[in-house]
Amino acid sequence: MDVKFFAETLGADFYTGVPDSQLKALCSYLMERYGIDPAHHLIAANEGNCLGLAAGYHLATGRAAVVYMQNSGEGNVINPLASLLHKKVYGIPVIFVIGWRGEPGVHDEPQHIYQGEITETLMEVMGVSSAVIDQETTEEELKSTMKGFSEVLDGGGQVAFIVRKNALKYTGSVKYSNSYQMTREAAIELVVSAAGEDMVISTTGKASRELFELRERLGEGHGHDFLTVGSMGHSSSIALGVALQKPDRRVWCIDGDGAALMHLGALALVGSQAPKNFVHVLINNEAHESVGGMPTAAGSVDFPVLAGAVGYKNACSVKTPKELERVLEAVGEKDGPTFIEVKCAIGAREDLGRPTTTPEENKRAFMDTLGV
Ligand SMILES: Cc1ncc(C[n+]2csc(CCOP(=O)(O)OP(=O)(O)O)c2C)c(N)n1
Repeated sequence: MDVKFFAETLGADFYTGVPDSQLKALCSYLMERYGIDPAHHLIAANEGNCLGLAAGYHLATGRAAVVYMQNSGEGNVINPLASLLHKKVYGIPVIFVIGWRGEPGVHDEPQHIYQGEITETLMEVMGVSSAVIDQETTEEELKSTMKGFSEVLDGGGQVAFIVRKNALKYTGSVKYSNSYQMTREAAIELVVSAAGEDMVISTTGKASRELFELRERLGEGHGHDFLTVGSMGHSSSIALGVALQKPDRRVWCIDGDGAALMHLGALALVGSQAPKNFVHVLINNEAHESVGGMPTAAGSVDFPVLAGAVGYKNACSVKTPKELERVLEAVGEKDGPTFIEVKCAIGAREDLGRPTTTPEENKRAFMDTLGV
């Protein structure tokens, strides 16, 4: 179905979401139509924030916003759904558009399997009326579903379109870029070389895929790496958990700007605990590159100042491989926590693969390295 028809049938004029590759057609349509525009379209730090924005929008206009997200964001919306929007609380209408990763019967990565299985059930449990959209859904069917949904929305309820792979089409294409040159992959390679025998926790998306392939290429095995394949925004907390228990081992977190912003409070706990053995490398391409390249709010964030303000002992920003190498050489000379922002270009290798070992195997190898 043409995404323009889909959007017109929803009839909303405010969208907020966290991008998803499976919703690329909708994301591209919104970026081309509105860009980032406080009146019509905002990309939020996490899906829970989207519901806050949608609630504020409703309070100010009486209308229902559209919240778009990958189904992995369902976890982030449970609390505001149950304790803010639900009819037993304020009864605030919202139209969800949810990309269905890990749909049963469709091959997908391990982190999507269980979430895919419970996607519809979760909506049902949360009292959200839902309908599945796929390649066969006709315009008439969509209109009729929306008619039924309108009654739910008028009564202060929430509705969801659960979108199967390739269900929405958009002929335009949006190219995302920034002014930086270094690739994320080149930055990760330098970090891994500096990390040596240290432990590395990498963030959700292509950063972990690049780290995995780099280790394969170097023939180093994967026992020093923990790949945060799902659970976006939590890699720094995982790294903190390891660093606090193993004070004699240096622990590196390779984070993304979208992920760091998703749970920014995690940085404050790192700062307050101030583990000397903690190095936080933020790959900042100011974008959700792994799911298409839509912008994050990172372009307006001064990360070194932020990190210093919450208690990191050292914080800097680099944008060339030379600068990064220099900073990495000095890591061992100072006590952490250290924060290194690396400004990177938006993009990745076309032929980037996916981990060929299972999460369970990776966990085991990581724990074996720690002697656990
Ligand atoms: C809670 C949640 N929402 C959305 C996603 C989908 N997702 C996977 S990677 C990614 C983008 C990550 O962006 P960033 O941390 O900036 O890293 P980059 O891809 O730019 O390297 C998104 C939105 C997810 N995995 N989990």
